[in-house]
Amino acid sequence: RGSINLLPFSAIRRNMMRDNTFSKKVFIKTVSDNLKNKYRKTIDDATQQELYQAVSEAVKDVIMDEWIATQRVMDKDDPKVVYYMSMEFLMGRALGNNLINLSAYKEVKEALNEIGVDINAIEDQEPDPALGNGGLGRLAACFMDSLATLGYPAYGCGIRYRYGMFKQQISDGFQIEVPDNWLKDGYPFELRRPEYCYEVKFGGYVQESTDENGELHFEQKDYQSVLAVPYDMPIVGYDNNVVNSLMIWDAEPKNGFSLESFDQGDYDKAVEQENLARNLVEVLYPNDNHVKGKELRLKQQYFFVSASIQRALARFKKHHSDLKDLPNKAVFQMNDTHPTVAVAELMRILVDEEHLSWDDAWDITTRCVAYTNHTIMAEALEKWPIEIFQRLLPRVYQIVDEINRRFVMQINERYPGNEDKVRKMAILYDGQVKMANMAIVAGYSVNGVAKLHTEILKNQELHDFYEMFPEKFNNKTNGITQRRFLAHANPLLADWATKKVGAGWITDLTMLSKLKAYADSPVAQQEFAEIKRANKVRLAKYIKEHNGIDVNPDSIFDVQVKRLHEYKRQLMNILHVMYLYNKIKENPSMDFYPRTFIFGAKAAAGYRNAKKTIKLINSVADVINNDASIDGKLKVVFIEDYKVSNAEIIFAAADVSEQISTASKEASGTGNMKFMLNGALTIGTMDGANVEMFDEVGADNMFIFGMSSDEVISHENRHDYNPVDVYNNDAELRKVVNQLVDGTYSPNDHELFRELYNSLLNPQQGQVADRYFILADFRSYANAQQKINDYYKNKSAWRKSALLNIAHVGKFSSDRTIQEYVDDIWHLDRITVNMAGV
Ligand code: GPV
Repeated sequence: RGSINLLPFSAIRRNMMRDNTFSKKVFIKTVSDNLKNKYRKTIDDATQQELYQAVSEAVKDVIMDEWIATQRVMDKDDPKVVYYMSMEFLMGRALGNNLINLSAYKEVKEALNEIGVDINAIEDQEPDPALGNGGLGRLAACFMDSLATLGYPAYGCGIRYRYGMFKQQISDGFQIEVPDNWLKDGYPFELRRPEYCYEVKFGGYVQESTDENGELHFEQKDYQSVLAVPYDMPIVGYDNNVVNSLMIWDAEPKNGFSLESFDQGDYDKAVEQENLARNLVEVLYPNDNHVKGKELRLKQQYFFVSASIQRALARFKKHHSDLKDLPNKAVFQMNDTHPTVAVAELMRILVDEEHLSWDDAWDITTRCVAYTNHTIMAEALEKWPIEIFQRLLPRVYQIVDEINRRFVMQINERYPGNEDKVRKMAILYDGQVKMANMAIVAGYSVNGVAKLHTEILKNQELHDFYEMFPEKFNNKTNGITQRRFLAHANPLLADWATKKVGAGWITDLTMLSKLKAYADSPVAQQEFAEIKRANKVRLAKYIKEHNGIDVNPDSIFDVQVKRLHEYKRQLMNILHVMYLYNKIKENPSMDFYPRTFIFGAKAAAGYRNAKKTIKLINSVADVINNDASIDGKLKVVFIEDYKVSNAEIIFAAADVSEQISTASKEASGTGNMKFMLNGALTIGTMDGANVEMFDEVGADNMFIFGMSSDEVISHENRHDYNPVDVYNNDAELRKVVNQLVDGTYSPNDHELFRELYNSLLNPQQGQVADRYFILADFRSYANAQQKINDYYKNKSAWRKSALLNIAHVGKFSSDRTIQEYVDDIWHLDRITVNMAGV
């Protein structure tokens, strides 16, 4: 069984489980066999990359056994499965996480140590599979981890982009996007599954015909097609032998490209098909909370959705002949509107290929699909021009048209003569296909991602739908996996927590509430402080190596890491830094605890204000970090290429977590939870999940400021906010805003930051001045920051608050979130996988 070089590690694993001893010798032998067979090398002459590959192969072998066993159970028991459909899976590195979840990390680390190999250096060889933009993609990855850990049968369905999120370089303070060829050395944790490939068709026209029984048939003709080929990645559950699959689809040309076999017309078509396949999965669109209606993007969506549904139905049919049973065996969770063409594709297959009646197909579909909304930002709502949609997906469009026709009848029945309702709720309107509307009409569940967000959906953005279908709406507050963001990211704190309260927190984060008992203990506070300091030293080293900047680990590490977006208000943060700098310059002896402001953020490639904000942060950093007169009290660092792997280092080292979005705009946020888990104190608005963090941890342990979502929304509705008034009435703030255009931070080009200045005070055509209420919230933000300054000096109080943050983080595990999805939406049963006798 298995190839010879890979066999021993399975033996180690089984051995380890039997008598808890881990044979380092056998492990090293496995790695060196892998090096020999893969590269003709020995441990001594292998490169770090080769070592990474050899170690990963050894780990994969253990995973394979469990993966096979899990799939066997799924085949035998035929449980209901969730298909989590998402354009993005921001997985982060797999090796370390897999070792954590196999509960083999420490043993492997020690074994490698004995041959002089540093496991961190090996882990650093792995590219971050960055098949996602930010929160939405990372949430999908956390969900996969929790599903496997809780033992729920699940497939992630997505796209195997050749190029995921770009690598960010900073040159002269500006962001440069560099393609990230993450597959160039081969990715050890993926498995090509050509036996599960499917055809996906685009374009052409629909031919109608009537058969001998008088039944209408619809056939897509003269189309182009590609072959969707899945790659499966193992998703290892924590210490439970469960390994689920992430299936990400690659596109290949359908016919091998061959010159002879085509006449002229076919030749062109063959070239087109070849190009289609090549372009389709080439790159992830690097936009977060913003869509641009590009045709290729719709192609990507239909491509992976169609392939995933085909594979799901093929799995179903292995056990069942009656499609009416589908809702008992499969649920498709649509991660935002991106995969919502699934509604029409499932209908198409049921009606055209399975020959069900419309009503039966609709009944099945509407019991199989559910929709999660992740934003209220209008620019993130997907609306496809009918022209594009119809040309690309002619048959699917007909189906959308019919869904719409029937739904509009329903609206008219309920609200006779109310054209306004039709205008707002119809799926097809104004020449557009409104994907969210289709998802809500077809989905049996519509959920928001934090309490506040769901309330805003119900009462504002989706109010009309809520009125019509109140039973569909529900909330699922986001969560994060503690396996990656504590066990792996912060081993010192993880071990300490385990010593204090046991290891139960790894699969039940609420166990950390037992830490409350230690919050007042001087010893525990001191231990925590030492761990935090060690993590700050680790981050300082990273910053020195990657940015060349020296930071002081005894300063307050104040961190804002997340995508760069105006609503997230990195601009407010840096304006406040400029404000502090002014104050320190004016009064060098003022009471000020040394602070390091750390930023990390990628801006969408075409997002001008976001990119200028990055330049501003770097320009401010240049001035402040090089001003000897302030005695190193203030430092600003922009960490290049923020991504999951360095995020783990950053969260562990943070003292202050910046969660400062304009209230109502951040649907949930998940970074906020990762900071809390690692004992940072939050400065934040009452937005997204901050609200629930506040409920858990209390006013004494969090710094809340700014307008409420109700205030923001009412200003938006009344159009009565004027930032110029704020500017006129606050001299210190006025000075800071003026510094955007007086050359303080851009001596060679005073106009460099004019756009940012204008975004606050001089709206250009079609814009709203200070759309995100930065000036409105500035003073209360500065006051909250002042409180942080004062509070930090009280070491014991600060540490107590940090410990209480950790102790109250339990709710924010994605294990809790997933259990709620299972209970309220998916209704899955757990599987158990027994490895005894394998
Ligand atoms: I829509 N989100 C994202 O990362 N990208 C998107 O395109 C959209 C939403 C985020 C929200 O902004 C966060 O508030 C939220 O925590 C996250 O999705 C996960 O729900």
